[in-house]
Amino acid sequence: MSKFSIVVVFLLAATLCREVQGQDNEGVPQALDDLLERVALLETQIFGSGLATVTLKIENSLDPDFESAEYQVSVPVGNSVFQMMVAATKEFDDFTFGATYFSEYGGHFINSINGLAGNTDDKTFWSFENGKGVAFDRGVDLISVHANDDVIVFRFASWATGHP
Ligand code: B12
Repeated sequence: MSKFSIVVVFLLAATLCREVQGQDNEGVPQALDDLLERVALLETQIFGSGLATVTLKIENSLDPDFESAEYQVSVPVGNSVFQMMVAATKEFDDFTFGATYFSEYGGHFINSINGLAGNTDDKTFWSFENGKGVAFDRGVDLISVHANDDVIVFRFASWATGHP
């Protein structure tokens, strides 16, 4: 429970004590339930739920037979895309990925998704894009998710025509 909740619980408890004075004790559990409900509602109204439901799309520009996938992943607002992907592996049995950490970029390069890996020989890789098809200029650890309508796309693509 946050500090804010503790203060609100305290204030509402004081109000509650005044309200239940003179009533018999059977009213107290119900009144406490109501109190906790009011605190939860207040917290949500002031801070939001603190969670974002992000759409994670997996697409392939090189194989028309590839079955695209889409996952709705719930993560705390401000988490990195990498943290969101780790959360997705826990929320969905059919989502997996492999990554290599590069200290010079302070983050991970995504090598493979759902068993399909990029390859230097044929110049394939997982491009990391926003929902409008624009490639991010940083890796997955340096991009955060912010809101419910955030869309993150990984597109299997070729870098033969240049870096995204
Ligand atoms: C070549 C290259 C690539 C190639 C790497 C394939 C290969 N086998 O060579 C491809 C096209 C696949 C690529 C992809 C991406 N790249 Co790139 N890439 C480069 C580039 C031009 C040269 C790297 C290199 O060869 N160094 C020389 C070798 C000897 O050193 P190395 O440490 O072994 O190099 C490895 C790493 O650089 C790694 N790598 C490449 N890109 C990235 C990106 C991130 C975030 C990480 C962690 C690692 C990484 O792959 C290289 C080969 O193994 C650099 C810019 C530069 N001039 O350094 C950008 C650069 C590293 N890439 C960048 C970015 C943003 C990306 C992408 C996120 C783009 C995107 N939105 O899709 C993706 C990665 C997505 C993912 N799957 O995680 C940024 C990183 C910025 C940052 N601070 O995070 C850079 C600095 C370019 C830039 N200024 O925008 N990349």
